[in-house]
Amino acid sequence: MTAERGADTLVVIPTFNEAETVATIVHGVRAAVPRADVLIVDDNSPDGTGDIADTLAATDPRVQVLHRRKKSGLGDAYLAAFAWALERPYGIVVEMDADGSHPADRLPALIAAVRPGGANLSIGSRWVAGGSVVDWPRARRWISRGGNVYAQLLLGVHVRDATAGFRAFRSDTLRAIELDNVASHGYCFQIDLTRRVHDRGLRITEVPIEFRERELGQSKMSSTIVIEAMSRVTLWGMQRLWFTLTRRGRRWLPNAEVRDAGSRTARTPHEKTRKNRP
Ligand SMILES: Nc1nc2c(ncn2[C@@H]2O[C@H](COP(=O)(O)OP(=O)(O)O)[C@@H](O)[C@H]2O)c(=O)[nH]1
Ligand SMILES: [Mg+2]
Repeated sequence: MTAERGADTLVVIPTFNEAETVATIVHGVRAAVPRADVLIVDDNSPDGTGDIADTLAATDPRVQVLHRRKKSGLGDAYLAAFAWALERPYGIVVEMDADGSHPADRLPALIAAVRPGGANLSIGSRWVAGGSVVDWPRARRWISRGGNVYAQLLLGVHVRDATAGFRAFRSDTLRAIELDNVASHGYCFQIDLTRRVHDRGLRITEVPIEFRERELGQSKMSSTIVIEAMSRVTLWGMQRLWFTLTRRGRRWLPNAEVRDAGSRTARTPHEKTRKNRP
């Protein structure tokens, strides 16, 4: 069934070489949220994930596939999926990995959190009370925790798991955050979107999840992805600091005060009266 026949929610699953897991994940999503549509975004995986996705779509009208010509990163895959979703009448768009790390049974809670009256973005969080990580090597834990603390400090975003890839957006939130100029390719894409939602004063909530390390297939995490995230967060942090300092700095400059005072004087009743004289 497509959106035209009533699905309000689209669960997007990006894949690159996930032949061993994609079917299980899609079945898990269909069981957990039977009224949601699923969009698999495959970057021409050499292991045949795209063909498996096509078979799933052929047998289940709620499953659809977006094939892209080559691997160009998680961020680009999601941007293509968001553009696809926003051309259709979905009210909620969910992000979910294809490797079994994100628990499908938390989808109802994640989606409920962005229903009308709720938040604009809900994040399935490992690092809030009730959240946890199972079977993650110590190094990955530190990268995730350290990256999140660094992002919180530099960006002023009070979100414990800003890098998480299990999240639900309201469609109007995706429209509000100007996706056209998102340039992040790897996992800092998630931080970028979190920061954009936060900076527009929109509401973000975190839903605790148990995150499990994948048992099959291979992680696409690389040092390039970590470096991209670190350098972009540093740049955004410096931009933020610059904006804050220049705004405050302008207020402290004596010339600025004179100019401000002058413009205030010009708005006195006397001035108005004078201006209004024939
Ligand atoms: N379409 C697409 N999916 C990707 C790409 N890179 C990663 N993914 C998918 O994004 C999800 C998260 O990637 P994963 O390798 O599990 O990263 P990790 O969980 O950080 O180790 C998985 O479903 C991957 O198949 C990409 O370049 N294109
Ligand atoms: Mg993973």
